[in-house]
Amino acid sequence: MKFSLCVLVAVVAVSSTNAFTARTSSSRGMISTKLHSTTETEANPMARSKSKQPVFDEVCETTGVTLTRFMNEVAMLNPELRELTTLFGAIDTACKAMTNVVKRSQLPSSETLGYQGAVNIQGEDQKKLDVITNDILKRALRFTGRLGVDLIGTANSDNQEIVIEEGEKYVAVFDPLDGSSNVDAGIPTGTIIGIYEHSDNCEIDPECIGDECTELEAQCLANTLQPGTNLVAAAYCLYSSSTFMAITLGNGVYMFCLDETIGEFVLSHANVKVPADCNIYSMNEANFDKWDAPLKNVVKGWREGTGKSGERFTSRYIGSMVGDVHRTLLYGGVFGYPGDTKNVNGKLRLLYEGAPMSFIMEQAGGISSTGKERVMEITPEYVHQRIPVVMGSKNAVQEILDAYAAE
Ligand code: FBP
Repeated sequence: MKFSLCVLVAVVAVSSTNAFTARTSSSRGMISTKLHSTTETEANPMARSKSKQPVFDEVCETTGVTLTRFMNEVAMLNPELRELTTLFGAIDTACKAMTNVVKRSQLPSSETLGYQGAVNIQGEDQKKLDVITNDILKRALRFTGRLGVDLIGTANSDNQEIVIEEGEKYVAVFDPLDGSSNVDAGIPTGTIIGIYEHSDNCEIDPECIGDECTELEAQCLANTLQPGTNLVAAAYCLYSSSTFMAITLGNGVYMFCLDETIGEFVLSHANVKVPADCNIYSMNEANFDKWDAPLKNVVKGWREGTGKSGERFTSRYIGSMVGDVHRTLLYGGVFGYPGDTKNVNGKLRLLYEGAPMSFIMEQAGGISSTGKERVMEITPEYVHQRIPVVMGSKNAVQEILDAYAAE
C-alpha cells in the first residue's frame, strides 16, 4: 500500500503546478523536468539530450527510496533502460558484499589479509582484497547476462581475462578496489564502475582458436576503448564510516547510503550539485615541486589567499580517489592527480577511474579536465592508459584551466 500511497501523494502534490497536466500528455518528461526545475535542466549544459535523459519520480524520496526501488521506477519510466537497471541490481548486491569483505578484512581471523603474492599487469603488488573484490563484482555482473563483452578482467587494474557473451548490450569497466593501498589501515577505499554501450562490431566466435582469437579479442578490446562521452552510466561505492553509492545515468547524480539494518542502499542525496565555489584542494602535495608552473601558481595563490576568490584554501587528501571525490562532491573543492616531471600522465587510469568519475563530477555541475582537455572527450588508446586529472568546483577548476590557457 505504501508504494502506491507514495505515488498518489506525488501526483496530488504537484497538481497545483502544470506538472500534473504534463502527466496526462507525455507526462514523464515534464515530471522529471519539473522536479529538476525546468530552468535547472536547461541551464545544465551537461544534461544529456532530453531523449537520452532518464526520468525519475523523486517525490518518494522523503519516505526512503531504496536503490532497488529507484531503479525499478527508472525502468518503469524508461523501458529502454530496463537492462541497465538490471546491471545496477548486480552492482547493488556486489557492493554490499564488498563493503562487508572490506570491513572484516583486518580481523585476525580474516582470510583476506595481506598480499596475494602476485603483481598485476601494471607491476603493482596485488592485494588479496583486490582479487576477491574483482571476482565478486565480475561474477555479479556476468550473471546478469546483460554484458555483451565484459572485459572486466582486462579493463581493470588487476588481471587478464576476457569473457564473451553474445548479443547483449553493455560493456562494463571498473576498478574493484580503488585506493587498496590504504585498506590495511582502514582508510576509505571504493569501487569505480563505468557502463558503455557495446558496439556490434565485436562478434567473437567462442570456437575461435589461437591468433584468430587474439585478433578478434583485440577488436573487442578496442570496443571498450570509448571516450567518457559514450558512458551511459557511472557509479562509485565508498567504503568508509558509512557506505555510499553515487550513480549517474546522464541526468544528475544520486547518492544512496547503505542502511545495514535493512540491508538496502537508501536515497540520501538527490540530484547532488557540487558547490561552484570552494576553499579546499586535494592533491598529493609531495609532488608539488614536480608539477607544471600554471598549477603550482594557482595552488600557491590558494594557499596564500591570493587566488581568484581571494579565499585562503585548506588542504584535504585521503589518497583514495573515491573518498576524495565523494567529499569534493558534497563540500566542494578541487581533487586532482596532475602530471608531473616524473609521471607526465599522473597516476589515474582514464578508462576505469578518470572517465567514470568525470561523468559523475560533470553531472553534478563540476568540471573535470587534464588542465588542457575535457577528460570525458579523450578516447583511450589502451586499457591502462593514465591521464592527468583535476576535477571539482567549476570556478576553482576554471582558475587552473585559465592558468594553463594563459601559459
Ligand atoms: P589504485 O587504483 O592502485 O588504488 O591507485 C589509485 C589511487 O590509490 C587513487 O585512489 C588515489 O587518488 C591515488 O592512487 C593516490 O596516489 P598517491 O599515493 O601517489 O597520492
